Amino acid sequence: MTSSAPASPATEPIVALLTEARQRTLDLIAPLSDEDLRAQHDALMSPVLWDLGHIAHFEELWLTQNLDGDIRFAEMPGMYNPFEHPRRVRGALVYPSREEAIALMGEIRARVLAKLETVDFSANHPLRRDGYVVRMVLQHEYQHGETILQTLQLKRGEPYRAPRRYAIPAVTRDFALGAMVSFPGGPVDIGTADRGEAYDNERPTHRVSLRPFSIDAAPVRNGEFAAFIDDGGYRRAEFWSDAGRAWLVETGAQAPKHWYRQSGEWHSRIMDRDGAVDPNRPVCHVCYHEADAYARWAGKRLPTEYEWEAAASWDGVTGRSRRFPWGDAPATPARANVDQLTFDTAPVGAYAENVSPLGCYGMIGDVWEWTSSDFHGYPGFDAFPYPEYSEAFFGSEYKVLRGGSWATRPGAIRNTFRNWDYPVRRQIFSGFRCARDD
Ligand code: AVJ
Ligand code: FE
Repeated sequence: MTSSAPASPATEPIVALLTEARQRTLDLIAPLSDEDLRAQHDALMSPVLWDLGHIAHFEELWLTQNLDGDIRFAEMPGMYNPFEHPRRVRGALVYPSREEAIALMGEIRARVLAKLETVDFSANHPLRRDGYVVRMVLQHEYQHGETILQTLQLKRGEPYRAPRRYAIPAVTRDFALGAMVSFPGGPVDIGTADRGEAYDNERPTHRVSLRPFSIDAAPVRNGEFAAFIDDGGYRRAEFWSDAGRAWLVETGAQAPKHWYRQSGEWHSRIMDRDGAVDPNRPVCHVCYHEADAYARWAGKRLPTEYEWEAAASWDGVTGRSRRFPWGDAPATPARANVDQLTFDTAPVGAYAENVSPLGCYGMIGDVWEWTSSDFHGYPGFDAFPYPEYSEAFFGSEYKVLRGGSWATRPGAIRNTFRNWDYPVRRQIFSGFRCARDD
C-alpha cells in the first residue's frame, strides 16, 4: 500500500479517536478463542464475529457511502444488517475466520481514513457539521463493545479472562443505606440541543415542570437487595406488577442473574471472578420487574426519566443542566466507574467526584438505572440521521435506562443519554435507584 498524506489538522483528533476505539475492540476480543468468537453464547446475543463485521460495515456505510449526497441505506444490506437477521438467528450465519474479520475491519478503516482526508467538517451539512457522523460511528463501536461484554458475561465454556484492569479507587465518601435527597419541584431543562454528539432521541431541549420528589442518594446495593430477597421479596405477590408476576412464573427467578447460594451466602460470578457478593456495590443484572418490585417493598417507586435527569444534571444555583453530575468536564475512569476495564461495579463512594448538585452519587457509570418511563420521542422529536437508531423502538414495550455502566465507554454516556430495553431483560449491566413523591 502506498502511504497516504499526513492527516490534516482538522482530522487528526478524529483519526486518533477512531484508532483508539478500534484498539479497544481488538483488546477486548484478544483473549477469545476462535470458537468463542464464532459461537452464539446466548439466544439474546450475537456471535462476537457478527458484532465485528457489523461494526466495520456500519462504519463503511456512514463514513464512505453516506458521507456526502443522499443517505442510501440506514443500515447496510447483507448479513450484518440487524433488521434482516435478528439476534437469535445470527448463530446460523456463515462467518469469516478471525483473521479475515480483523483484516476486513482494517481494510474498511483504511478506506475511511483516506476518505476523511477529503471531507470538509466545517461544511453546513447536518451529517458532517462538527464531525457529527464520525462521532456517531465512534459511539456505535463503543456501544457494541458493551454489547460484546454482555456476551462475554454470558459466554459458554471457560469464563472470560480480562486482558488488563483498571484499579477501583478506595471508598472515600459514605452514603447511608436508603438515604434520599429532595428535589423541590419546578421547571428543569431536559435533553439537549447538541448536534455534535447527541443522538436524535436526546433532542430537543424541553422544559418540564416536576412535582417535588425524593430520590435515592445512591443506587440500590447488593446488601439492600439481599434484604429484599430474605424478606420473601420474590415470593410475595403484593410487590409485583401483573407483568412482573408473569415474568416470575415464567423464569422462576429468585435472585439477580448470576447470583447463587453457597453455604447460606449469596455469591455471584462476574466474568472469571467468583465470590461472595459485596453488599456495598450496586446491584447489577436485575430486570425492570425486579427493580419495580424492590421499590414497592421499600415503600418507594422507580423515578421517571425526567426525575432521573433532573437529579443528575439540574444545578439549582445556576438554573441550568450539567452535561455530567460533576459538571461539564468529560467522563473519565477517574471520575466514574466507566470505560469497561474495571470489569465490575465499584463500592458506593469510591468515586468521590461522581456526585450531582442535588447530592446523588454514581448516576454515571457502574450500572444502567431503570426508570419507570417508556421510550418515546421528546416533543418535537426529529429522526436524524436514520429512524432505525431510535424511532423504530419508540413505544410502550421498552423502558428507558439512564447513566451508563462500568462497561460503557466515556464517549457514549452523558446525563441526557437514553438507553432502552425490554422490562424482562437482565443481560445488560442494569441496576436502579428509587424515588418517592414528596
Ligand atoms: C442503544 C444500546 C439499545 O444495542 O440495540 C447499536 C445501540 N444501535 N447499534 C442497541 C445500537 C445500533 C442500541 N442500544
Ligand atoms: Fe449496531
